[in-house]
Amino acid sequence: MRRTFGEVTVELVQGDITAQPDVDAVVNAANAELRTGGGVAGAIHRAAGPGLAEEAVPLGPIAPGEVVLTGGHGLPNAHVLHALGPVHGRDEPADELLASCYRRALELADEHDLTSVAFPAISTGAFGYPLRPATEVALATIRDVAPSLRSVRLVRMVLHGAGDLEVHEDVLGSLDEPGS
Ligand code: AR6
Repeated sequence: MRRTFGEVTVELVQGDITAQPDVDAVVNAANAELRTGGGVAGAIHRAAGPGLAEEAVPLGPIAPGEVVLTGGHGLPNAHVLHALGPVHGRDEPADELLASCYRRALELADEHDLTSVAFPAISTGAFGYPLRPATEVALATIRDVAPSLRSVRLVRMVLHGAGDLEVHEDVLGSLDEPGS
């Protein structure tokens, strides 16, 4: 499913964040230390190889809502945007911290003249953020940031499971136009 906000297309797919060779940057659902981990962080660090941690770890620790950019190393993408989502029930205000992950990742991509970015559903795995509210924050933030982007033209959400994709399709379909 796709929806366009101004000049920015938001696309929803089911798949693996490490298998998106046609985008400039993939977003990592990182830990504060920017090391490998489970879920997305494990998959990204495995696919990228040890050079990714060598570059990323000295940039940490980062705080919830923060994002840093590195090279893609062994990934098919030029860059990785490492975003630390809020831990549900601990990091507050959770919705603002989660929104900051999406906003800062898109701003950083734009500052580096990137045209396409793929996100996983940040915080919805090990960090325990309930899927539907997380999806609402993610997609509303992408919509709201879209008009200010000069370079980014494709934002892809890569959902691991069919159920996650369905929730994203439902939320994207019912999202109001920007500013309405
Ligand atoms: N591609 C796309 N989505 C995936 C993939 C994949 N390869 N693997 C898992 N998901 P998580 P978080 C989905 O736990 O909640 C790590 O250990 C998954 O089903 O990766 O932000 C780090 O080291 C879920 O919907 O990220 C941190 O400590 C979503 O991606 C911590 O987990 C996010 O799940 C971060 O937790």
